Amino acid sequence: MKVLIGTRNPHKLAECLRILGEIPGIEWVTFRESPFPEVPEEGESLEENAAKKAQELARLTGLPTLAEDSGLEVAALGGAPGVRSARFAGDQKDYRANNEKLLSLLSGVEDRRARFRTVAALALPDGRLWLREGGLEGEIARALRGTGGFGYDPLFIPIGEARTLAEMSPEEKDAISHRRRALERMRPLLLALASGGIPEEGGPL
Ligand code: ITT
Repeated sequence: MKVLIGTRNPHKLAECLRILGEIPGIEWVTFRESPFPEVPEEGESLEENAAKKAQELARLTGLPTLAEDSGLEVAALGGAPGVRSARFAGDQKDYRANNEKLLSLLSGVEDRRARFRTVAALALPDGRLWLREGGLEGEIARALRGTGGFGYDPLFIPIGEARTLAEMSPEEKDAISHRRRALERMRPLLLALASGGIPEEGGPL
């Protein structure tokens, strides 16, 4: 069965493909084989945006679609940038500008606590929907460090770590990431989908 991975972000796509790996009975389709338009992210929550991306792309392509919306929530900023993480410093989705804005807002701020959150959504062309989430707690570094990963990784130090996510290998990031946790919670549903026995929608996030 073909399942579309509904992201146009190449870094996210690479992480999703690495984390999901081979699932018996599923052939992953990406925007490279099946180009699709950007779905506007206008929702007020990661849940809303993930659901909208998955449902619109499933309807458009006729394929079961796995999409996700992720965000960085910083305690001292009341949970910002959150659902606006991609466009924190403007519509051009510029990682460096986003990181610089975050560093300047936190300049002189002692409370550096933050977390990444991913909400994964699986939608069928008939509109049925399943959501699962994963999080990673940590803190915001005082300067950019490392060249791995993407987005806010050079500023995010997971709890219990000295390094930022960008200083870790891809495998080290994958082992603990918010994306990993959300997709692992999605895996049983994907296995069930492939074997024709997916449960009714709903269930815990
Ligand atoms: P799609 O909507 O096509 O999936 P996007 O980049 O717009 O791609 P999001 O709306 O989920 O995806 O944007 C989330 C932003 O949060 C992303 O652009 C990064 O800046 C950041 N982000 C998400 N996951 C991250 C991660 O694992 N590490 C660092 N930053 C991340």
